[in-house]
Amino acid sequence: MSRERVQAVLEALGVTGPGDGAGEPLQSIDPASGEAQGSVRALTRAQYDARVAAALRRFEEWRSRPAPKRGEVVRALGVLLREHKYALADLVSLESGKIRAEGVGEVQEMIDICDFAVGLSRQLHGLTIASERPRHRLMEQWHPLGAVGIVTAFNFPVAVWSWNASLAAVCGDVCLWKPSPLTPLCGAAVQALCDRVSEEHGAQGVFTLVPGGVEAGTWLCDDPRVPLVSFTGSIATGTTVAARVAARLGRTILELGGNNGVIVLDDADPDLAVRAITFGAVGTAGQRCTSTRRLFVQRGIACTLIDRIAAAYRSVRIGDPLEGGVLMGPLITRGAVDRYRGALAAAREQGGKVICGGRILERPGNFVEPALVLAPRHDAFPIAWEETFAPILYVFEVADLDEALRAHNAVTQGLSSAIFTDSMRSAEQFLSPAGSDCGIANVNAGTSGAEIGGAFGGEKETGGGRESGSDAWKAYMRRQTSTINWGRDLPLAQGITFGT
Ligand code: UN1
Repeated sequence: MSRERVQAVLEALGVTGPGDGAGEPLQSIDPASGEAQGSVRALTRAQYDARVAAALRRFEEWRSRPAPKRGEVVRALGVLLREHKYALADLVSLESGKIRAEGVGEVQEMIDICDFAVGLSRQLHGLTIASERPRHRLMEQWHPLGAVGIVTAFNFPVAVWSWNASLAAVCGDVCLWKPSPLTPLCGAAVQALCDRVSEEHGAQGVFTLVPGGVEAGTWLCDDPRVPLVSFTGSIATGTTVAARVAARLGRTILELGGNNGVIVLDDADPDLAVRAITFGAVGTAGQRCTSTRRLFVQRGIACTLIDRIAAAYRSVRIGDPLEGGVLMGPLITRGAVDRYRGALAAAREQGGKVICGGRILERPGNFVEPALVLAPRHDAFPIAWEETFAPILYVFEVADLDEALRAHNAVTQGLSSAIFTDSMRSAEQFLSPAGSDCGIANVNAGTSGAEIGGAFGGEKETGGGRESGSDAWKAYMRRQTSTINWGRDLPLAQGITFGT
């Protein structure tokens, strides 16, 4: 069943067969049934080398193609994504297990970032700076870097690639993409669309797929031909990536784990808070890096809010991600189910009380219930300091905003955060330098579901990288500072006189 559904979608997307890799097959397993639904062959080292060489040959030309012309290629990709939006979204659901609305949202995110990158292709700009010397111009310009390695995770199997690749492409770079081995078909499908666009625009080699497992990731990390590696995934793997790339003084963009908290104060609008928290904690079955994992609720509103969240949790339909009305699909693997079970066991042992959900469903596939856990004091509850990629929400009662902020900022991760309050003072305190320490801080909006227009990323062990909007494009370029002397003298900076 899984195989037929996937085949039909792959055909619509123009993917024929498992690709021309000569390495091990990367199996795609339907998380909703446990059945194999297709595969993509990994590359051998020799094939990898040949693809990097071909990409670098394209770079020789691509870096000098005017950026707005490069933007045209990304625009064409955006058009093709619009045409294939629903087929690609279905594939995302079938492979990652996220529900249809979220699969469609993910492809929409790709379309949006393509639009953004097309505009950016006419806005890559440097500064002109006042020079201290007469008849001198001091300026900076931004040049393409070269080949960018993009390593992505299963939970956003296509959008995170597009944040990186669409920007890198207009910046004049070429992209080497290693998708998660858990979602190899999504990688193949997007590559098929890229190949069509590249063919039409003489841009073959700008977008290159590197299907493979850990080994292929290591090749990218260690490859001096790849000046930048953008990695999205766990803190543990990200630490290895950072060290390997740094060992050759390469650059990284790291989007690692989050442990995102929501603070709800007594004066909050409970309707907004309940909806945002439920979407944040249950959406994508708790498998977003921005998923809400910790809730700090002020005493006066705690009972009402917790009751209402529990009621919302009970109404969540769990099932086949493509079935209408379903709000939560499966976890990605059996391993993820084991980690869910383990975290809940640890939570109980540490004094937590599971007040809603917490069961593993007895049916094929990796289905679990979203769990709501009443926790004791934050510093006495170490399980909440870890990111478990599953729909578990730990709830802490707090006396006031100061207590909430202390606990909120105590963890090692720093991606996304939110406060629900109608108090201007509390909201501003949350956004102040003494407030949330995360890369994303929202007021009366949840932790997940960021727009592409802002820079996306986080602090501390989240890795410090920024992708997507704002000026994140600068990470994909090299800055060059230039001084131009248009006079007939040679004045030295700092007023130095040298010799005669
Ligand atoms: C991720 O989970 O890796 O903000 C990315 C969000 C999405 C992206 C999440 N736009 O939730």
